[in-house]
Amino acid sequence: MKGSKDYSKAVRNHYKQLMEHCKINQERLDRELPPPREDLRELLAERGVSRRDFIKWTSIMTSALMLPPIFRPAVAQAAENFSRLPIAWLHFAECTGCTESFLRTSYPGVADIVLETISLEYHETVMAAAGHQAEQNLEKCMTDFKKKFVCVIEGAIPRGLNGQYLRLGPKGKTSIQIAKEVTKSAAATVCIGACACYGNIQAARPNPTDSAGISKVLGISTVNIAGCPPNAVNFVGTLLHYLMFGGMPALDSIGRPLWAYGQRIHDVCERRPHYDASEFVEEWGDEGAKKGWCLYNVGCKGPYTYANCGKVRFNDAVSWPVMAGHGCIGCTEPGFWDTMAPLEKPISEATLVGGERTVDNIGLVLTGLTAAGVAAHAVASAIRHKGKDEEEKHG
Ligand code: FSX
Ligand code: SF4
Ligand code: F3S
Repeated sequence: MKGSKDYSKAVRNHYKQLMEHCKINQERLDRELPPPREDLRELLAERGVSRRDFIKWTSIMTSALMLPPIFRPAVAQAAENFSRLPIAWLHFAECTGCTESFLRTSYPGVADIVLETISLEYHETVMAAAGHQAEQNLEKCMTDFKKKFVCVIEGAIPRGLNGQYLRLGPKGKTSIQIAKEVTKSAAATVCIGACACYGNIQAARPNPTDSAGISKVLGISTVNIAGCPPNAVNFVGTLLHYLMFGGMPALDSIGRPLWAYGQRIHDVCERRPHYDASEFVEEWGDEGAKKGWCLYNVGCKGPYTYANCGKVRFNDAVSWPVMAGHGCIGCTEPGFWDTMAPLEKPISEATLVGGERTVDNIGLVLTGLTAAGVAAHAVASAIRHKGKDEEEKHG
C-alpha cells in the first residue's frame, strides 16, 4: 500500500513540475514571439467548428501527446499560439504531396485549421514572392528570428555530382548549401515526409542521384515526421509540444516522435482479430475482402511498421489505408521501397534473418532496431537540435 502511495505522489510531483515548466515556457514565448497573425477562435467559428468541438480536439491531442487531462488548457493555448511560431519551409527533391495533403484538405478538421494559421515566413509552394524577393524573405526570417524559427524541410537531398542535381533560387545554390545555411540558424529542424526523413523514393535502389534524408546528409539531429505523406496531426502535435515545453518530444532511434510512432500498425489494427483467426484476403475483391479480413497475404506491411495511422486516421479521421482496403506499405519506415517490396505481396521468408516463421517474429526481425531504439531514446527528448559544428564546439 505504502509503495503505491509513494508512486502516486511521485507521479503527481512529476506532472506538477512539468506543468511549471510548461507555464514558464509559455510565458517566455509570450514575451519573445511576435503577436498572433490569426485569431484561431474566429477562424474556427468561420469554419463552423464549435467551441465544444475544439475542446474535444484539445482533449484528444492531450491524450495523444501522452499528457494527463490537466494539460488540456495548455494544449488549447499552444494551438492559439500556433500562428506566432515563425517557420521557414524548404522544398527539395519530392512530389510536394506532403504540403498538398496538409494544406488542401476538402473537409478540414481542427488540426488542419490550426495548420492554416501557421506563420510561414517562407514556403515555396504557397508564398506570393518569387526569385530575389523570395530569397530576401528567407534571409530576413533567418536574421529576425535567429534560433527562434523552426525550419521545416520537405524532400530529400541529392548528394551526387556535388549536389548539382538540385540547384534552387536566383543564385542557383545547391540544396546542400541551402539546407546547411538555414538549419544552422534555426531553433530546430523538422522533416516532413519520408523524403526529407530518409530519402524515400529518390533514394530507392539504384539511387542514381545518391539522395538521402536531411539528418544523414548534414549530420544533424532532425525531428522526423515520417510517412508518404505523413499525417497532419503528427506535425501539429509535435509543434504544439514545442510551444508548450520549448523543446521537441521524445524521439525513437530514427528521429520519429514516440507519441506518434511508438506503436506498431499491426498491434492497433481493426483487422487484427481476423489475423489472429487466420482469416485472410487472398486476392482483391474476394469474399474475405468484402468481409474486411486481414490484408497480410495481399502485402500488408503493418507488422513491420510503426505509426498511429489506425488511431488518428486521415482526412479528419475519416479513414486510413487498411480501413480503405489496401495493406499498409510501410511508408513511415526508412527505405520502404526496397525493404517492403513487393508492396502487394508478403515479404518472402527467404529474405528473413534466422528463418523466422510467424508474422510477429518477422516483425521483430525487421523492426528490431527500431524497437531497441525506442527503449534507448525514450528519455532523450531532442530539445532544440544541435548542428554537428555546435556539438563539436561544445565537445
Ligand atoms: Fe515525399 Fe512529400 Fe511522399 Fe511526396 O513533399 S514523403 S514523395 S507524399 O510529397 O516528400
Ligand atoms: Fe492489420 Fe495488416 Fe496486421 Fe492484417 S497484417 S492485422 S491488415 S496491420
Ligand atoms: Fe503509410 Fe502504412 Fe500508415 S502505408 S500511411 S504507414 S497505414
